[in-house]
This record gives sequence, structure tokens and C-alpha cells, in this order.
Amino acid sequence: MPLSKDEIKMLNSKAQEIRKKIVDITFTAGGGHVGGSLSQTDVLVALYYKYLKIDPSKPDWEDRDRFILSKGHGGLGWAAILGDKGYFDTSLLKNFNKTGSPFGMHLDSLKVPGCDASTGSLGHGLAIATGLAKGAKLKGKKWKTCVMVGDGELCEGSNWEAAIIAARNKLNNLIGFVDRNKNMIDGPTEEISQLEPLADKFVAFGWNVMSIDGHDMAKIGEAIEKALKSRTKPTMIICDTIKGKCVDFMEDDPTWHYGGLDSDKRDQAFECIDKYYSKIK
Ligand SMILES: Cc1ncc(C[n+]2csc(CCOP(=O)(O)OP(=O)(O)O)c2C)c(N)n1
Repeated sequence: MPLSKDEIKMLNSKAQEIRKKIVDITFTAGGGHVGGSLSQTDVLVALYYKYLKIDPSKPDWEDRDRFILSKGHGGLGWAAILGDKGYFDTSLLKNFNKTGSPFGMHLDSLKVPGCDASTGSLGHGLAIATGLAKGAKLKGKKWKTCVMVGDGELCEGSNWEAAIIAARNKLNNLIGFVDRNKNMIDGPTEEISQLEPLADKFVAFGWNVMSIDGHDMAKIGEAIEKALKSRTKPTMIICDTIKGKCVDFMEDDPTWHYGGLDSDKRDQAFECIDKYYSKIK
């Protein structure tokens, strides 16, 4: 069933809140991977506030859906969501990435409840997710596995090995998302290591593939609903996104892969986010 107008409104309002938390954590931490955290937000919000079957009071519940953030440097944005969901006390985020904090820039599954796999060394999440999805099949379990990879991350060959195995094993319980913001750490993906035609590549590897606007909640919902109906194939949803989404001085600028904000820039970023959402509500 498509997302209702009220659900879309709720999800957008949550995404606005999470984007402001991302900006705030970037300010208090003294820096962070803010560009990619902002591009991944809408998909993560749709998953955590609508589609993932989880119980933050029981992070290890065996029948929970699994989510892996393979682009682990987006941990700052992921932590904002896990805290908001109630996995831990959000006051802990005031010390994000500081000495003694359970949060490093990349989340550690041994320290952060709700984090199913430690990532950060790129190229591992899709393989971990493939193993989890295969595990669910072997155990006859109904839970699904979702994973987000960065587009720059797809330069790692291990992704393509996992893609072969997932299709070979008919893992229709696996849903992948590419945060296709077209920028990596040091510039545009197509100038550094050409990925296009990306959708055709996953099709050739035996996946069910969709390409959507990764900032449109209705489209994200539609794609996930379709993926849930796949009978024999894993699904890859290629999400067209903007690095730094909603903050005009960061948008589509690879130099904001990692950055810090002073209080003026933080307030400017808050204003940009509020302005964007005043238009789409
Ligand atoms: C194996 C490995 N090589 C290099 C890095 C350094 N690194 C961190 S982020 C990044 C760029 C990733 O780009 P992308 O996946 O597109 O992330 P996004 O633009 O969504 O932030 C790189 C190369 C790493 N973390 N792991």
C-alpha cells in the first residue's frame, strides 16, 4: 500500500528533525561526515520510522529486521536516528567522537545498541548483509535485511562479489540502497571511477533494480513496497540524492564530504533546512 499523505508528512518532518540533529552533532563534535549523512537521511528515516520491524528496547531481538550502513562514515547521521528511536540516551551524542564516548565517527556494534555491524572500512556491508539474508533463509526466518552502500564505495570489488552471491542464492529478503549522490571523498564519482550504467550493472548481476529520487518519501516507500514483493531476486534501489541535501552551501560540493561548522554556519544550516521544509510541507 502506498504511503498515506499523513505518513509522508510525518516522515518528512522526522527527516527535517534528523537533518538538524546532524548539523548540531557536526557542530558539537568539531567536524564530521556531514555531506553523506545529509544525503542518506530520507531513506534511513523511511526505514526506521516505517518499514523496519525493530524494537529499540530489545536491540538483540532475534526476529528483528537487520540494517547495515555499509558507508559507515555516515555513522553520525545514523546515530541521530538510533538515539531518536530510543536505543540510547540522546545526551550521549553531545560527546560524539570525543575521548571516552561510545561513539566514534564510525559506529561500533559492540558499543552502540541498534548497530548490527561495525562498518567504516568500505566494501564490507553488502557482503555482511548477504550473509545475514542467507542466514535468515537457512533458519526459515521472515526478517529482512536492508543495507545502504555509498556510490563511491562501489569502487570496492567486494561489493560485486557479494552481488553475485546474493543473486545466486535468490535472496529476495535482501534490499540494498545506493546513496547515489554522485560524489565521493575527493570529487565526482564519474570523474574518478565511472559507475554508469549502474542500474544495468546490477541487472546484469541478476538483481531486481529500481532508480528513484532518494529524497522523495512517496517514491522511497513505493520502491520498498515493490522490493518486499520480489519473489526470487535481491533488490537494489538506486537513490538519486544530493550530497549535503538541504544545506545550500554544502549541496553537491565534495569538499563537504567531511567538515566542521562554527555557530554562524550551524545557524545558517538550520535556516536552510527549515526553508526547504517550509516549501515541501
Ligand atoms: C576501504 C576504504 N578505503 C577508503 C576509505 C576512505 N573513505 C572514507 S569515505 C570515502 C568516500 C566514500 O564515498 P561514498 O561511498 O560515495 O560516500 P558518500 O558520498 O555517500 O559519503 C572514502 C574513500 C575507507 N573508509 N575505506
